[in-house]
This record gives sequence, C-alpha cells and structure tokens, in this order.
Amino acid sequence: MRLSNPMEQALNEQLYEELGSFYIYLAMAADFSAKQWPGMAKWMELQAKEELGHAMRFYRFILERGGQVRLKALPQPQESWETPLAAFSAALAHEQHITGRIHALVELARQHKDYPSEVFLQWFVTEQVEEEAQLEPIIHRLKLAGDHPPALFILDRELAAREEEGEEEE
Ligand code: OFO
Repeated sequence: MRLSNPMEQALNEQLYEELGSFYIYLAMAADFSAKQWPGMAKWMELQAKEELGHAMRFYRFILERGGQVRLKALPQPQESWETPLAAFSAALAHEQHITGRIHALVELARQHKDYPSEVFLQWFVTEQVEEEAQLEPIIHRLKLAGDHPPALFILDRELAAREEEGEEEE
C-alpha cells in the first residue's frame, strides 16, 4: 500500500522535526561542553544521536512505502542556555511538542485507514512516554540543586553514566 499524499507529506514533516531535534540537542551538548559540564554534554550527545536514529526510521519508512523523501533546510538552533536547568527544561518542552505531533500523525493515519503507518507510529508513541519520563527526574534534581555547585557536579557525574542504546531501543 503506497503512502497517500497527505501521509507522505506529514511523515516528511516529522522527518524534518526529528532532524531538528538532533540539531537542538547537539547544540545543547556543545554548550554544556563549552561550560565544562562533561556529563551533561555526553548525555545530550547521546540524545542527539538517538534523534538521528528517529529521523532515519522515518526516512526508511517513507522509502519503503514508495514515498519520496524531501529534505528541507533546518533552522539554526539556539546556541547557549543560561543554566543546565534552562536547557533541560527546554528539552522537555520540545519533547512535549514532539509527543503532540506524533499523536496527530497517529490520528491522520487512522483517518486515512493507513494501518502500516499506524503500526509504525506505535513505536514512537511509546518512545515519547520514555523521552518525557527520563527528563522529568533530571529537571527535578536540577531544581533541588539550584546554584549549589557540589550538587551540580554530582548530577553531572551521574549523567555521564548514560549508555548508548542499541538500534532497537533508539
Ligand atoms: Fe526526542 O524523540 Fe524524537 O524527536
């Protein structure tokens, strides 16, 4: 079943969003690195890498369904965040935005009776729950740490322990 035009367009839009997520988190990683927070920088680098994995899932799915991949220019991301809390809070707000987009895509797939797309999108519905859930405790702890450097150093060291996930868990 070839992709319908509206579905093809919406999936391309999401491919663009996922590449945009990659870009935002890479910018956060670079900012953390410049500000000597190596653990947070590593965490965000891995996050960026996961986003590239998300983008590639959309890329491959569009092609598999006989659609055309259309790449657009990405907006330049913000370069600097006032505090780690500001960056992680922006990341959560971004993920909430992405969750809304994924849900709208599922709705569109249903409207078009595009069951393969609906099944494909289920992975992202679950992934978005995880994406938001992993950010919330970090934000909570950053709020508790406030401007207290020792607490921030401990948190930075803990975030350095994030492991790269396998292809299936991206
Ligand atoms: Fe962060 O989950 Fe994709 O965009």
